[in-house]
Amino acid sequence: MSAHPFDHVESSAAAVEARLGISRREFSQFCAATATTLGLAAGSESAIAQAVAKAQRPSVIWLHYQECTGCSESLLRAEHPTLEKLILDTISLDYHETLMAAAGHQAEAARKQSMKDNKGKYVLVVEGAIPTKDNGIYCKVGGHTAVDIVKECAADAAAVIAIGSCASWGGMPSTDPNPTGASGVAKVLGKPVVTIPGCPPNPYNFLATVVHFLAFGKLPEVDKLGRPLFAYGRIIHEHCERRAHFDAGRFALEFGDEGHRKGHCLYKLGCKGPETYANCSTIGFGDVGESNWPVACGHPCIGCSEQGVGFAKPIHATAKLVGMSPPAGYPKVVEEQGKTSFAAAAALVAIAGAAAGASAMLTKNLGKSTGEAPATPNKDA
Ligand code: FSX
Ligand code: SF4
Ligand code: F3S
Repeated sequence: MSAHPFDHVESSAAAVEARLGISRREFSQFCAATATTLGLAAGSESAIAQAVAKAQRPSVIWLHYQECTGCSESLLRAEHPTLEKLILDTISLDYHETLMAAAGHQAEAARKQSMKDNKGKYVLVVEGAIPTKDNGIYCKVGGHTAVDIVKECAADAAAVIAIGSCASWGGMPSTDPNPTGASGVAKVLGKPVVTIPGCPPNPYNFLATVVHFLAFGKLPEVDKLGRPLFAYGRIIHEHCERRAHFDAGRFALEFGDEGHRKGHCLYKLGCKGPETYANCSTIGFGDVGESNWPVACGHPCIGCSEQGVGFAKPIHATAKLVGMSPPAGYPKVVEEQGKTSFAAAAALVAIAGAAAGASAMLTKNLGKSTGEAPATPNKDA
C-alpha cells in the first residue's frame, strides 16, 4: 500500500488535531482545498500540511484604518468553525485593534514589542484605506498618523499584505471626491505590496496567501496590481453560473421581472462580472460552498474588488466587456430590449384612446431599454 502523503507529518497532524479540535481527515481536507485554491500541483498539500502543522506561527501585525472592519468580520464570521480556528492558529495575531484585549498604551507597547521580537520576520496586514490629505491628520492612533504607523511597521516586515479594497487602492473611502485623500498601502509606501481586494475579500484568498508564505517562504505570484493570480487571474464572467444566459441573450431587465426570477444574466442590471477579476463565482462566500456570492443571490456584481469599477462606476451602468466579445451569431448584449417605438405607441394611443396611460407606459418602457453610456475602460486591469 502506498504511503499516505500525510504519514510523515503524522505526529504534527496529531498535534494540530489536539490544538484545533479537528480530525486528521478535516485537516487533510483543508490542506488539499488550500492547495487547490492556490492552483498548486498534486502533492503540494503535503508541504502545506507540514507548514500549518508547525507550532511556529508567523507573527502578524494587523492595522486598521478607514474601513468598516468587514475584512476581519468575514475572516472570523465564517460558518465553518475550523476556518476561524485555522486562521487564528496558523498565524500569531500579535496586534489587531478589534480583537486584542489590550487597549491604549498597553496595545501600542504590544505592537512595538512584537515588532522588536520578530524583526524582519513578521507579516504586516493592513485593513482600510490610509488618509493622506493634510498630512494624514484624518486618522490617528496613539497620537500618530496612519501614514507614519504604516511606514514604521512596514520597515521591518517580512511581507506586507493589503487586505480589502480600501487597503488595496482606497476602496469605498476614496470614492470621488475623496475628501481625506484615502489611498492604498502601496501608494503610501511607494512600493508594491500583495493586495487581496474585495469589500470584503474572500477569507480563503487571504488564508491561502498566508499559507503559501508559510509553506514556501514567499508570497504567491501576483499581477501588476499585486493581486495573487490564483485568486484574481480571471474575470468573474468566465466562470459565472449565469454565463449561458448571457451567451444566449437572456437577461433580467429589472429586479423581480421574469428574467430575474428565472435566474437569467444580470448584465443589463449593471453586473460588473465582465470587467472584474476575482474568484467569487468559483469559491463562494460564507463557507457554505458554491452559489453563495452576489450574482447567485440575484444581485449584480458591483465590481467591489476591481479598482476603477467598484465605488467608481454607477452600480447599474453596464460593464465593459474585458477581453471578450460575443460571437456575431449571438444576440447583441446591448440591443434595446423592451423598447416601444413612438409609432407603435401612437397607434396604441389611437386604438385604446388612453392617452395618459399609454404615454406613461412609453416612458416606463423607454426607461427600461438600455440606453446607458458605455462604461469607462478600466485602465488598471
Ligand atoms: Fe470594510 Fe475592510 Fe470593505 Fe474596506 O473590507 S468590507 S470597507 S474593503 O477595508 O472592512
Ligand atoms: Fe454572470 Fe454577470 Fe457575466 Fe451575466 S454579466 S454572466 S450575471 S458575471
Ligand atoms: Fe464583489 Fe463582485 Fe465578488 S461585488 S464580492 S467582486 S461578485
